[in-house]
Amino acid sequence: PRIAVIGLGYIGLPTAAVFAKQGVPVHGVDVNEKAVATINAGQIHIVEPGLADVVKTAVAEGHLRASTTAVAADAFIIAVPTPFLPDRSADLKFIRSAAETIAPVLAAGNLIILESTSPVGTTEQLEQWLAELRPDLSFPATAGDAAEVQLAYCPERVLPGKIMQELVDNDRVIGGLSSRASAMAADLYRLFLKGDCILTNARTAEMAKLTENSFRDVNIAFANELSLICDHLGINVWELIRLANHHPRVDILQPGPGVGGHCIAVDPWFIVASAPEQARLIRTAREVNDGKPDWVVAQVQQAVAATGAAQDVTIACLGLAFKANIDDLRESPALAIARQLASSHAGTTLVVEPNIAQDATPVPGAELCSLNDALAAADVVVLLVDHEPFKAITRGQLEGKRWVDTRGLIDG
Ligand code: SAJ
Repeated sequence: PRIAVIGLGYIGLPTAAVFAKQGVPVHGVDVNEKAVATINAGQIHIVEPGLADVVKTAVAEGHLRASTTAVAADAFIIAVPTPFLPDRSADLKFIRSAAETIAPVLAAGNLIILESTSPVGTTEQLEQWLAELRPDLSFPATAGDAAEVQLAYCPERVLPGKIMQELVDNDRVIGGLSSRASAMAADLYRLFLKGDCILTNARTAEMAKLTENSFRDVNIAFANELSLICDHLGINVWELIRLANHHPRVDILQPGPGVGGHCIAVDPWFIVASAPEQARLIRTAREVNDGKPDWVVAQVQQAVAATGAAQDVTIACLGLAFKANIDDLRESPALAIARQLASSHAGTTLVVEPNIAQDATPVPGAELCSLNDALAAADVVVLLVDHEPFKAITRGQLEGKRWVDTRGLIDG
């Protein structure tokens, strides 16, 4: 089959690459002219281990090429962003423009797969847009299995940093708008997939993706709420969780400075927006996790006040990334905390982030420095990310200092 992938970002490009690696002719489409030129030159515009080699080979062998306009294909895979609007419902404008991009080249026999994280009902909405743009073709809503154009929703669930491996190994949930659409999509993914294809309908598949990330968000919120309760009651939360997890049916996650990344902090809102009356726990979990950075800032301000020094207190923030051992600062609670401290603190603020270049600080008003320099200079140490190098910090190195440990590196 000829495959067209619409949207060549963190999901679209790796997906295009794994198909092309199997010798399948893949045409990538993106609005970003620079990205298109980069890919056609056999290079990549995003950071993901293992991706560069596969793209280079696929382009050199002629299996992968890209353009800003769509060409005819047998299957279209849509992997465009779904950001959220100010009211926290999903903004489907990129899916709408993907529909407009492929509509002119659609033909009987085509399969369209939506991979973007989407609220329930989006695949049906996509079908409606396409049916309006191409009234000459039949779609599953009216023609079911006999429709000329079939549609399915197949969420990606890969972990950034392990995308090339998880794309091939993870099981795949496939939700067709007809059973024929599910079968066609499964046949397509089997071209590279080692994991299983699990067939369902589109609405369930849409909800499955949102549910997986909400499950994690709610569980992290439970741990974060425990950390607030334990602080209030004078109990060490890390010891408490360790003890509770000895129970055979208890498995509590770790508290932290809040929840970052561009999935877990976003997807639960799509559920809340579509079922606001029912999604009470999911909404509260989001609020608990989003409230954690402010709580940490208040803890640091208390620690600064407790030093008794009227001025010139030095704060060192350890870690800026949204989780351990990566360089990704997007939606990072650690970064938000460091920025808030740097803008409100009268004394010096130092930041340490071993995974980013040491020449520019992403925190205005703060100085980026090495771990050792920060530890030597600090009066108050704020541990924000459990990066590997921070695990070696000892209580001895913190002697005479105050600290706020959001990850249990010292207190845990
Ligand atoms: N976190 C905690 N405590 C924990 C675990 C995580 O505070 O015990 C925090 C992390 O520090 C981070 C945030 O949660 O700030 C999210 O990190 P993560 O490792 O849980 O997840 P992501 O955002 O890197 O990737 C998730 C994954 N989803 C699930 O594990 C259910 C991944 O499989 C999805 O593909 C990805 O979202 C996505 O794209 O949706």
